Amino acid sequence: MERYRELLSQTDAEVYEALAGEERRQREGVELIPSENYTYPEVLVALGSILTNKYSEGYPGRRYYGGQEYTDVIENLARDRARELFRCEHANVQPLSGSPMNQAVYLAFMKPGDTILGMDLSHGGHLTHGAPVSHMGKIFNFVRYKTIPEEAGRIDFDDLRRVAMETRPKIVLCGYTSYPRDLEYADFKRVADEVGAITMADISHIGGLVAAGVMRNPFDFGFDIVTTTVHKSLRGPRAGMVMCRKEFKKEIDKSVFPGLQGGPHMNTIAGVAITLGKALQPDFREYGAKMLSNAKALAAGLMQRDGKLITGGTDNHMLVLDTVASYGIDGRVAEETLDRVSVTTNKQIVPDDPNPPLRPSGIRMGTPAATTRGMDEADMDRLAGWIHETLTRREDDAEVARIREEVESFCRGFPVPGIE
Ligand code: DSN
Repeated sequence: MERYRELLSQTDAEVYEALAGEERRQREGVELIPSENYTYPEVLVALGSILTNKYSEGYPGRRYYGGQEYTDVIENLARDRARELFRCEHANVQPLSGSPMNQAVYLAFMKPGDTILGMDLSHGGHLTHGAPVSHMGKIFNFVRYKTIPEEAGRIDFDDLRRVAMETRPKIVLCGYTSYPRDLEYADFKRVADEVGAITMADISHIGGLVAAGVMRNPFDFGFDIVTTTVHKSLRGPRAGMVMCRKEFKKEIDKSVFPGLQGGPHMNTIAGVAITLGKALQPDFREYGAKMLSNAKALAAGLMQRDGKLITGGTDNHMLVLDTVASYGIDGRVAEETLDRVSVTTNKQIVPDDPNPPLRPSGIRMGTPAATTRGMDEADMDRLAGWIHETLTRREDDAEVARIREEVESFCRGFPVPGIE
């Protein structure tokens, strides 16, 4: 690989310089965006491999092109490992990422105008859960349930049931992109059964935590369909998977290919197989448990220093800091200020946010990447201290420069997998 890096530096210095800069950024800063991680070096090898040369439309044993003896092995490994890890009857590992993965499910079971019940976007639901600006939001009728932030983010199941009875959704969808709690899958299932809806859980954020056995698995509560991305807490390549009970297999497979996509990215699917193989090892459970205890430590460190967290804490790998309530600044200012000390977060809307998405009231943070680097609870407390100091003393350039130096020197103690 090193030889090819040198080749790139000679043949395309512009791309090479940007790549080298990004490596520096990933090494010298603390990555707290909860949907990001550092993948395994073995996955980087698969992603950069000659598997990218191959077209493999179809599924193992039923392809539209020849030369599939090795790609079939790889895709079967990924599917088998997904089934074992998540205790499901079928897995489709071809979705290119999270959005097509969810779209494939909607398009498999619904017609334009049909109704889906999902989490309100400002309470933590994802863009693909029916944001009005998304194509899915225009094609289907998304109706909403909300959380009760003052009651530790509990979902209001009375209201959820009322909306379900009134609107008779075809799919009851749970899952989130910004919600620091676990879900009561049995309650979703009860309501879905009452209205005859399919149950779907999008566990993209917590896929690694479910795989590690430290958060609940929706299949244990009789869910029909579970989707997850592979690149977040699972630590894999950028990809999505749809897992389901066997009676949904045919519709799901047809919907992914040929319904929505053409040739699967076999280099990525090899990376998915490697990732799932790693997640089946006993030490992955420790990694999952550490993501959780690190998130609790970061949350406690921020709250001890007057940080106000949405829902008052966390039960998963992420937390949402209300920067308006805590520091009198919006999430964009907070994100940009923390960028100045090499701590990467993302601005985030909070429940029923009065502010617009590009200047929302909070920031979102999480622990998958920091945990991969080997940081622990004491490190999380130090980070909470730096975050608090930076946001409090943001006008003082000398202080900001000092904190940046401290953060970068701290980071040098934690190598990044895959970066020499
Ligand atoms: N962008 C991802 C996240 O940050 O949660 C979801 O698509």
